[in-house]
Amino acid sequence: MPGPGREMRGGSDDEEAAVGAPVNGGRRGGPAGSELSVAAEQGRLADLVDPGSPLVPVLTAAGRRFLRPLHVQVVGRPGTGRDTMARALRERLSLTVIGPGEGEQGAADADLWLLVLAGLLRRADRELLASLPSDRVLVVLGKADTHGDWDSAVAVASTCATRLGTPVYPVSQLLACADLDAAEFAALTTMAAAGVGMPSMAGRFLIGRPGSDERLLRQGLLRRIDAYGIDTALALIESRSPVAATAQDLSRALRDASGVPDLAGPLGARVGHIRYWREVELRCRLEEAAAAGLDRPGAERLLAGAGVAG
Ligand SMILES: Nc1nc2c(ncn2[C@@H]2O[C@H](COP(=O)(O)OP(=O)(O)OP(=O)(O)O)[C@@H](O)[C@H]2O)c(=O)[nH]1
Ligand SMILES: [Mg+2]
Repeated sequence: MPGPGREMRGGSDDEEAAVGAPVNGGRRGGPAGSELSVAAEQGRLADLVDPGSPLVPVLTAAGRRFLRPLHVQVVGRPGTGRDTMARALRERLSLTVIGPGEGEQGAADADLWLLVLAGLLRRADRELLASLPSDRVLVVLGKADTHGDWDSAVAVASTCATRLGTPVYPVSQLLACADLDAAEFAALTTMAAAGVGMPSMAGRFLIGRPGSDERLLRQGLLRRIDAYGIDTALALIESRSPVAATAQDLSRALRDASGVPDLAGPLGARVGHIRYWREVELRCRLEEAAAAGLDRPGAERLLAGAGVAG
């Protein structure tokens, strides 16, 4: 029977806030550090030109776009758990997420792509990865809880990483969304007290008459935290761990063990690249404005990095 197999951690709130913040976040030193991007980060792009310049509305709109929250697009083969992943990123890391099938405009807003793998690496996974900007993609092995124990998921992720030539982070997006209610917690507590473990065949967990409260509750538990989540929860309650004292505590422990909070670091490490590409976009808007004859000298001065208008 698989055990919890994973250290329970808390206190990920600070990291979560850092990733959810706008990309400027007060940080410096990425690939883009020009006067233009510094002014954009400080929200004073329009101050760089004469107040009467026709570039003011262009710079105001471009500046607003530069400061928009970080947008992550979740991609992967159908059924890999993309929608659940999108929810986990929203709920755990406060990110603005473009889920699967959220349209062309959504895709145009993406700053970073999160590729969800599941099970064995397929040709479609490689093709998808090859189609994404390599400096702004993060690859995860989703449904890591389905590998029996966490170490096995880590091993699979490591094999995928070697084959793809990029790090692959094991995550359980389902556990990242764990939100047990009082009835579920009470049922788990009763099972733990009776020494009832999670059977190796998940179907055997479904005891009780079809349609009975007991069976519905067990079906709900499987759907909401699956076998590994149930097993982990029972082990924590049985060991009288303080992280499993209440339904809220236990849900938090499962979420913390999901691997999703651990993505904050790798996501944060890509902020410099995101800022760089946002400056590229800003420069495009200025080049278009110059080409359209809107205060061409002003636009060219900004593009050349001449700084604040005199
Ligand atoms: N055990 C486990 N199941 C998961 C996990 N993430 C998603 N699932 C389940 O996998 C199924 C598909 O999840 P979705 O999030 O809808 O995946 P999707 O890629 O959007 O799927 P489609 O829209 O059907 O292509 C659902 O039954 C989820 O509950 C996970 O981390 N662990
Ligand atoms: Mg879906």
